[in-house]
Formats: sequence, C-alpha cells, structure tokens
Amino acid sequence: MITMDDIIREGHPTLREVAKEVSLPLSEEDIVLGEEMMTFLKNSQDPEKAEELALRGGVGLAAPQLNISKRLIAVHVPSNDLENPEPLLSTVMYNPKILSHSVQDVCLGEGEGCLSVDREVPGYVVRHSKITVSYYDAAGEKQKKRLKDYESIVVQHEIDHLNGIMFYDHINEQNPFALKDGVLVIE
Ligand code: FHF
Ligand code: ZN
Repeated sequence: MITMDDIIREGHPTLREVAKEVSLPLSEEDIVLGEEMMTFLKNSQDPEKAEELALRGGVGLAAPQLNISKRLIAVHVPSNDLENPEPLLSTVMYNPKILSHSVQDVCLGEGEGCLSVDREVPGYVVRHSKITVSYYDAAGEKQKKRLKDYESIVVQHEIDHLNGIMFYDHINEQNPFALKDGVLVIE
C-alpha cells in the first residue's frame, strides 16, 4: 500500500527529471502501479483512512512522486454536488499528452499545493483553462478527453510532474499574486 513515506519531497532529483514513456502493451507491473496510485488517492480522501494512515488529501498523483520516473498519473477529483456524488474525474492515464489547449488561462484563487512540497507556497499558478488530453487507459485503449476548470488544472499539475516541473515554477517571483490581463481566477 502506498503511504506518505513512499512520496519523495522537493529537492529529490527525480522530481526534476523528464519521465520515460510507459511501454505498450502495458506491463502487469504498470497496471498494478496505476491501481495502487488510485487507491492512495481514494484512501487520502476517506476521512477515517486518511487519519489512520496519516495521509494528506490528494486529488492527483504522478509516478515520479513515488521515485518512479515513468509517464503515468492518477487523478481522482471528487464531486462537489451532494445530489450527484459521482467523482468529476477518476482515471489512471498512461503517456498522457496535451494535444491542444484554450487561449484562456485560469488559476485557483487559493493557489496550489503538492504532496511533494511540505510548505505553503503562496501565489497564483496560471494554467490553461481547457485542455484536450490523449492517454492510454489501464485496458491499453487510447482515450481522448476535453477537460475544463478544476479537472484541467489537476491534470496539468500531474503532467508537469512528468516533465520535472513543480507548481511554484509557474508563480511570478516578483509578485506571486500578479496576474496578466484576462486570466480567470477560480474560487
Ligand atoms: C493535491 N490536495 O492533491 C493537493 C495538495 C491542483 O501531484 O487538492 O502533488 F483532497 C499531485 C478535494 C479537493 C479533496 C482538494 C492539483 C493538486 C495536486 C497532489 N486536495 C488537494 C482534496 C483536495 C496535489 N499532487 C495540497 C496535496
Ligand atoms: Zn504535485
């Protein structure tokens, strides 16, 4: 089972590497890794399990955060609607690729955090509002998804990890809360 002890922290060189593509057909090892990453996210969002295992709540996890320099990510974005508890997005993506993106940029009003960063880093992390991403699912089928808003931001944060990029690389050093014209702030 994956716990916080398996997650490497900033300063570890693997977080700055460009991860290698996963080979297809998927190996059993890579399929199981994806499942374990998804289980970590679900556990981290379950109040009892999170407390018991001392997990920080997470909506995404990239293999490099486990010191595994491969291009796979897990994303589990819970619903914000009590009427409809289906997760907004819950998938493991192998070799995800942003095919296109909106001109419109967005950022989270609260900024971002990271399971590999044990400190608060204030500031706006400007990202694309919408992305079209292709990837292989756990069945080895090629998929294509258009994502917007929060799901789009989470997937961009995860794909950044595959390219050795940390969320704070996107924060304006002079003024962390400076925004270019037209950037939407999502609350
Ligand atoms: C998180 N946690 O998941 C953050 C960190 C924007 O590479 O967002 O480092 F648990 C992956 C509902 C809403 C339930 C939010 C992408 C952030 C990715 C993980 N938690 C949440 C939740 C959360 C990082 N990460 C603060 C840990
Ligand atoms: Zn992260």
